Amino acid sequence: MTTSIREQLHPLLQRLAEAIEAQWQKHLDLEPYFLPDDLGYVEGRLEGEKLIIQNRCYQTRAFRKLHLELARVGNNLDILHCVMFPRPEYALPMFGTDLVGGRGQISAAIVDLSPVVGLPDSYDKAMSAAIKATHFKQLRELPTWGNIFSKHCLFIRPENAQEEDDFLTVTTAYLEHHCKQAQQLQPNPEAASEILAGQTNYCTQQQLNDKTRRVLQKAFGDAWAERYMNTVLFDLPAEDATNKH
Ligand code: BLA
Repeated sequence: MTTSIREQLHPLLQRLAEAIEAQWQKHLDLEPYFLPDDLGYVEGRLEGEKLIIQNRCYQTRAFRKLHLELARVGNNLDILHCVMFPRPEYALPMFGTDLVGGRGQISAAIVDLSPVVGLPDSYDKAMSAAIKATHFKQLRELPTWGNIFSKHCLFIRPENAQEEDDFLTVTTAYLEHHCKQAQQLQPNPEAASEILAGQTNYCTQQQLNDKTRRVLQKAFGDAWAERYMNTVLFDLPAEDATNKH
């Protein structure tokens, strides 16, 4: 039996999940996207604690996969993960966000629109504007694999309710700009191989995140973690060509 974990998660994760889905519903024409049967809802055990993962996926004209994941380990680790994968004919950055926390405190809040073939001007402007009025006390340092992120990447440990609100505001602004751009953009098949190479680099780097890998390995074992990281979290477009709806 599956249980919804959403209501049990840290309130900021619930609010961000709602904001993401609201932006998607408002600006995009969502169609279903099917994950492998056994990977939509998953339960495992991490050092005796239950790990539950709930995935929600869509596709649209410009995006081959929109992925929103909520996960909970026992009562003390809550995770929200979201990545929007553009189709290779669309020269769009990668939207990604990760919120990790528990026991009332968020330890990592990160959001970015990461360039795959350069960041268009409108993104520079919109992201600078969104982040301008904010001030976060604890900026966190990116790991070395994080060289994929743009200069507007926001990576913080929010200190209080105001900073949590500000993170949500910035994330929503990044996402809204991205959805609007995506709706207007025409495909460019000639650029597809270059875009694909950029997306492949993004996914390859994200797969180097040992913190994510370790959580999955402890609960499900090495092979499962590997499969999950490269078929669900950061799959490469070519492997996905058979997704039908
Ligand atoms: C960090 N990610 C983390 C951490 C954990 C996870 C436990 C450490 C928290 C901390 O340092 O405070 C775990 N994240 C997960 C798990 C999943 C997940 C298990 O998404 C999914 C099942 N990660 C992303 C995306 C980005 C990202 C899309 O999935 C960015 C757009 C970034 N997560 C990210 C970064 C760190 C992190 C940069 C810090 C890594 C470090 O400090 O080494």
